Amino acid sequence: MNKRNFLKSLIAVSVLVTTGSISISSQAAETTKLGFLVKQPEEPWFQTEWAFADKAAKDLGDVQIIKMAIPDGEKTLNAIDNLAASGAKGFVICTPDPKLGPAIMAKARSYDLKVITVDDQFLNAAGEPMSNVPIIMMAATEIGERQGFELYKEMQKRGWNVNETAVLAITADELDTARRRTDGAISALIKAGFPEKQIYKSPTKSNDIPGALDAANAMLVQHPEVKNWLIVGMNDNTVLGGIRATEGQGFKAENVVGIGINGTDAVSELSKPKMTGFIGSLLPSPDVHGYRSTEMLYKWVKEGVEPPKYTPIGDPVLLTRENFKLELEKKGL
Ligand code: FCA
Repeated sequence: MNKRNFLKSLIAVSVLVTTGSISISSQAAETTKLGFLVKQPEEPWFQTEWAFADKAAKDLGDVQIIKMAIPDGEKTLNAIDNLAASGAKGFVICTPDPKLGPAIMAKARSYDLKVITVDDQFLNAAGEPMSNVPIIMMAATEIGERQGFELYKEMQKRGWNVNETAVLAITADELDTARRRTDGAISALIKAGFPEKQIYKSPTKSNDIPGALDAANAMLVQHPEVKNWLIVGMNDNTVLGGIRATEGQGFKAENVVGIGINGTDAVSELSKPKMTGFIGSLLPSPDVHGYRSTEMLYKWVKEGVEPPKYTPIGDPVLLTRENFKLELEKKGL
C-alpha cells in the first residue's frame, strides 16, 4: 500500500468509527417527552406559549413537546392518560377549569408525572388556590390596574364629561386571574377619580367574544343615558366582545374606549384600516410563560430541581395601532 492509499483507508476507518459512535450515543440519550396542555388553542396567546415551549425544547436538546388541546375536563383527563402512555415525564397545563385541580393532580400522581400550571391556578375542593402546585402567570392585579389607568388617561385625553361616561366591566370572577385583573382595573379607575356608581359589572358565561358580547349587550340596554363607554375585561377577546356590542347598539368609535390584555389576540383588530373603540392592548410575556415553564419542567424532571411555587411575570407593554408591529417584533412574536 502506498502512502496515499494508506491515508485514504485511515480516513475511511475513522469515518466509520465516528459514525458508529454517533449512532451508539443517540441510542443512549433518550428523548425527554413533556406535555403542554392548553384550554383554548384557538387563542393566539396559547399558540405563542406553544411556540416558545418548542423553542425551549430546541435549546435544551433532546426534548419533545407534546401539545394538546384540552377544552373540557374529560379531554384533560384523557390527555394525561395519553401522555403517560407515550412515556412523557410531566406536563405544563392551563386548565379549562380551575376546579379540576385535584382530579388532575390525582391522575398525574398516579403516573408519577410532574405538573407545572401556567396562567390559571388550580383550586382545591374548598375553592382555595392550590398554592403547592407551581404556577407561572401574569401579575394579574398590576396588569388590571394598568388597564384602568390607561382607560382613565384616554378618557381625559378625549375631554369626555365624566357625568356622561360609564365603565362596562365584563367579569369572569370564577377565574381568579380574571377577577384580579378586572378588580385591579376598577380600583385604579376609582383611585384616579372615576365615580364608583358609574361602574357596571356584567358577568360573561364564556371567555370568548360571543360570551362577552352577550354580557355587554345585556348591560348596555339598561343604560341608555350613557354617552361614552370605557370597557374593562380580563383579556383581548372579552374587551373585543364589549366593543362589538357597543357597535351593534350604534355607538361610534369616538364614544368608546377599550384596552385589552394579551396583546397577541389584538393584532387583527389593531390592523384594521378604520379605527375602532379598541385602541390598544397590554402585552405581557406569553413567550416567557411558554419558554420558562418548559425549562422549569425539564430541570425538574431531569435534574430534580424543584421550580418555585409562584412565578409572576409583569411589565406589560401597551400595544397601540402605531407601535404594535414593532413591539411584537422586538419580542420575536
Ligand atoms: C387566562 C386567559 C387567557 C390569557 C391567560 C394569561 O387563561 O383566559 O386569555 O389571558 O390567562
